[in-house]
Amino acid sequence: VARPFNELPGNWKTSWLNLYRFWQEDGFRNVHNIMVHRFQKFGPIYREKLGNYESVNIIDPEDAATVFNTEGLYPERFSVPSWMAYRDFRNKPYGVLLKKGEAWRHDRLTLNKEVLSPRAMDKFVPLLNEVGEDFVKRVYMQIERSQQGRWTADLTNELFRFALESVSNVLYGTRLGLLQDIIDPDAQQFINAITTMFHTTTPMLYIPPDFLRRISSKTWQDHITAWDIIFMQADKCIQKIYRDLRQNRKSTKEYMGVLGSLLLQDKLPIEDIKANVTEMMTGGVDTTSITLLWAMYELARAPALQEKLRTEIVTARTAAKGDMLKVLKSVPLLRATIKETIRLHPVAVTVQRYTTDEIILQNYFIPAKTLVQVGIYAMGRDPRFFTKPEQFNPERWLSTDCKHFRGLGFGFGPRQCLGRRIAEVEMHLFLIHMLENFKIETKRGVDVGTTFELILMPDKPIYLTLRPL
Ligand code: HEM
Ligand code: 2DC
Repeated sequence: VARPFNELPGNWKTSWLNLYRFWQEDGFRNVHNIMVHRFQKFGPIYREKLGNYESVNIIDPEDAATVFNTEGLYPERFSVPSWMAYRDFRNKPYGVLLKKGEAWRHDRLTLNKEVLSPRAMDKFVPLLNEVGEDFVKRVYMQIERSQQGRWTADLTNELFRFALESVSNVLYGTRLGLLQDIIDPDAQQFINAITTMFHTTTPMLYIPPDFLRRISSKTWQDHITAWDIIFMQADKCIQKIYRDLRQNRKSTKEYMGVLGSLLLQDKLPIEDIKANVTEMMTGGVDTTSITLLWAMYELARAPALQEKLRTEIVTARTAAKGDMLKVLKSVPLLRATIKETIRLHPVAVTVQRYTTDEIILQNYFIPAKTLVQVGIYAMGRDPRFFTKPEQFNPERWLSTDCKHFRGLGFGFGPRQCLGRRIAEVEMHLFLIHMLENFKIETKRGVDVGTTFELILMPDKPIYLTLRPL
C-alpha cells in the first residue's frame, strides 16, 4: 500500500527558512541546477516549500504520464503570481495563459483553430518563410560589410528581432521591418520590456507580489513598467489592424493574419481578442529566439551533423519542388535536431499541473489540488532516461526505442503551448534557410551554461560565425 503524503522526502516544513537558504546558495538564478541536486539527494520525488511556493517534484517520464493522463478537461498549471497581479492591478483581462475552467476552454478552442490546427499552419508557412529568407539576406549584408567573408556576432538581439518580426507577421499579416539596420524604437522597447518582465518575475515566484507592491519595491515597479510597455505596444499594433479592417482598407478575401481572422469571426469579445493577441505577441519573442540560438550553438559544435542536415534539406527541397509545406514534412533529422535542442535547453524548467484527483506517484499518495512539477530540465540530462545525456545526438529521437513522455518541451495535452506550431514552423524554416546558405561556427572550448531568467537562457554571450558555403 502507498505511503502517506506527509512522508514525502524534501524540505517542506520550514518555507521561509528554505527560501533564505535558497537565496544564500544563489538559487534564484539557478533553479534548474538546484532541482538536479534535489533529485540526486532525495530520489525521483520530493516535496518542497519555498516562501509561498509549494510543490511536489518528479523526474520520471512514467510519473509524468500518470499526471498528464489524469489532467481532465481543464488542466491547470502554476499561475505566475506577478502576471496575475499586474492584470488585477491595472484591471486588464486575462488571456488563455491565465484563465481557468470553462472561460479558458472557450478561448482556447477558438484560438486553436487559428494557430494550432493544420489548416492554420498552411496559412502561416509562407508568412514565416519570407521572414526566414529575409534573415538570410541580412546575414549576407553583414558579411559584405565586414569585408572578411564572414560575420561573427552575439546574435541574441538579431534573433529577438527575427522572432518578433515572425510572430507579428502571423498575428497581423504585416511586416514590422525589424530586419533592417534602423528599426522602429518602439519595437526595440517592446523587446527590452519582455526581457525586463521575465527578469523581474523570478523573485515574485516566491515572495507575494502584493507585499512587494506595498513596500514599493523596485522589482514590482520595474515589473509593472515592463508590462505597461508590452500592453501599450501590442495595443498600437492591434488598433492599427482594427482601424484598417473597419475602414475596409483590406480586402476581406486575402488572409489578414490571426488578429484579422479573429475580428471577422466575432466569436470572442474584442477585449479577449486583445488579451490573447498580446500574450501571443509577448510569448513569441524570447522563446523561439533563444531556442534558435542554442540550436546554432550545438550545430556549430557538430560540423558533421550540419553536413547531414544540408543533404537532407537539399533532397527534401528538390523532391518538393520548392513547396515549403512539403519540405517541412520531409526533414526528420531537422525535426529531431530541434527536439534535441529543447531536451538539453528547454525554455521551461518544469511543466506543472494541479492534480484533480488523488493519484499515486513513486508509491506516495498525492492528494487532489496538489501542484506537481515535472522537472523537464533535470529529466533531459538524466542518464536513466537518455543514454549519454551530455551528447547532442538528434538521432536518438529517430530510433523507435522509448520516447514515452520524454519530449515535453512544449508541455502536454489541451493546455500545451498555444504557439507550438508557430514556433516549430518558424524554427524549422529558419534553420533550413541558414543551413542552405551558411556554415555555422563557434570558438572551440567555450562551454556555455544556463541561467534562470524565468525562462532558461545562456549564462554568457554566444559568439557565432556565419560563413557562406
Ligand atoms: C505555454 C513552451 C513558443 C505562447 C507554454 C508552455 C510551455 C511553452 C512549456 C506550458 C505548456 C503546458 O503547461 O503544458 C514554449 C517553447 C516555445 C514556445 C519551448 C518555443 C521554442 C511560444 C510562442 C507563443 C507561445 C511562439 C506565441 C505564439 C504560449 C501561450 C501559452 C504557452 C499563450 C499558454 C497556453 C495556455 O495556457 O492555454 N509554452 N513556448 N509560446 N505558450 Fe509557449
Ligand atoms: C517558470 O516555477 C518557473 O512559454 C515556474 O510564451 C513555473 C513556470 C510556470 C509557467 C511557465 C514558466 C515556469 C516559464 C515560462 C512559460 C510559463 C508558461 C508560459 C511561458 C513556459 C516554467 C512562456 C514563456 C510563454 C510566455 C507568454 C507570456 C509572457 C505572455
